[in-house]
Amino acid sequence: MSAIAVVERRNPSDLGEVVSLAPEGDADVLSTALDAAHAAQPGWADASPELRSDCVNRVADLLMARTDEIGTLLAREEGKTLPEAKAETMRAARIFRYFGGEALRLHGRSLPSTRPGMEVETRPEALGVVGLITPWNFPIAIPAWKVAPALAFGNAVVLKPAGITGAVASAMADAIEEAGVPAGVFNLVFVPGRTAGSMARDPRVSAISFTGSTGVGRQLAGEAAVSGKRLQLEMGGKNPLVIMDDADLDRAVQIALDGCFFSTGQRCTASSRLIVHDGIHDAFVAALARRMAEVRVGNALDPQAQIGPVASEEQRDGCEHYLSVAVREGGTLVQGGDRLRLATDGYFLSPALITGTSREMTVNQEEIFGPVASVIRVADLDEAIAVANDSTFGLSSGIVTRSLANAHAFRKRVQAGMVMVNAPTAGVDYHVPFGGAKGSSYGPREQGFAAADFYTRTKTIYINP
Ligand code: UN1
Repeated sequence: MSAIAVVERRNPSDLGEVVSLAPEGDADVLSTALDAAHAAQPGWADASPELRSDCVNRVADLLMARTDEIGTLLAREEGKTLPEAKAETMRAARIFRYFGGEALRLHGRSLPSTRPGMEVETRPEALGVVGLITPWNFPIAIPAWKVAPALAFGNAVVLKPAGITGAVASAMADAIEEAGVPAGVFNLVFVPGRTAGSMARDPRVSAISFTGSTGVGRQLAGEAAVSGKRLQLEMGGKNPLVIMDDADLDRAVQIALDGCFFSTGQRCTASSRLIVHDGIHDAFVAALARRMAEVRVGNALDPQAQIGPVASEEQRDGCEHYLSVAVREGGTLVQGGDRLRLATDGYFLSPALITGTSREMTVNQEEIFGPVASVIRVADLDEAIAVANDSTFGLSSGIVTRSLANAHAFRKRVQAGMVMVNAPTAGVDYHVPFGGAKGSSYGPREQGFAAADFYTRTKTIYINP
């Protein structure tokens, strides 16, 4: 047996506390999981949809009953505030519940053939073994929205979660096991990213779904294409929020505050480019900076905290790097960006706002993934949309306006997979498709009724009675 390394995870709100020790396995560990999945999958696909539905629903019930416990673990391990962490756990439970229903609703079509007397039908079938690779920022919701449809539709799963949020992934795996999902159908593996990446060329795997960085996504894409696997990638965002001069100021500020900084800005859907009409620019910046200064950054378990720490030293260093680059390129840091010394030692950063930026600046082109937002001043809606579209990303987008005409024009012309009108760019429903345009996504949409497009394959059957 090969030696297993261990990844130690410290609480990002309190570095003195070790939250979890995740094992780090090797290629043998992954291979054992793939064998188990491969062996168990046909039986799972042949089981009745009701049996799969019951199992997936039981996962939902168990997660719902454990919202406090898992939410607290999530807050300690990832660093989002306790209410955010509990809400994420609840969201994961509801996702399982939704797909418990979807297991029963999967259906094909029956059509007359173009040839007289013949009939044609289509049937969705399970793919086989799916390899899932998930990030740390939503350590239970993202695994849930990949695992739940995969299981509901008869696939077996090998899930490789982010190592730094391994305890939360294990809590979800416990619920899946306790729910009665047969051995081998769901497998949780702790292996390095490059080892997990080998699933993209492994003949036992039919499909890969990945959420994470653009660089890793591109690498997986190359390998999966060569080996002919179905692929779904959710990568970065550089999401624009347009504030028009007709917007209600308080509402615009609240939407920006939420979209840019809640969950510490560590959401691929976070607003990071505030594109502000000249007519409201100065009032908006002043009001937002004032609200940001009042926001309470704190220990994720502190009931007073509105924003937790960033997740790691690497994230903090990344934010600070982008702040200095922004200033070097001509931006002005008008609020935040400071390391905060609190009662516990953690990666606390005050939310940062940079003004006077232009669309081509690094801070407006690269994903930062932290509590940092920049402001670009524009003269009108046409310029706002042109700036919004000046990005290699296209995940989410938003506009704050009281004009239906502005909202319609933006909805039509913005290059993004998701458009929010008078709502934060982040924070999505689980029963509708999720995904982006351009470099943000690749492959079929995730979540809701779209999930079946990825997790099933259509068979067309011709019948000559
Ligand atoms: C949300 O905005 O509710 O990694 C979810 C992310 C996204 C999920 C965002 N895949 O941030």
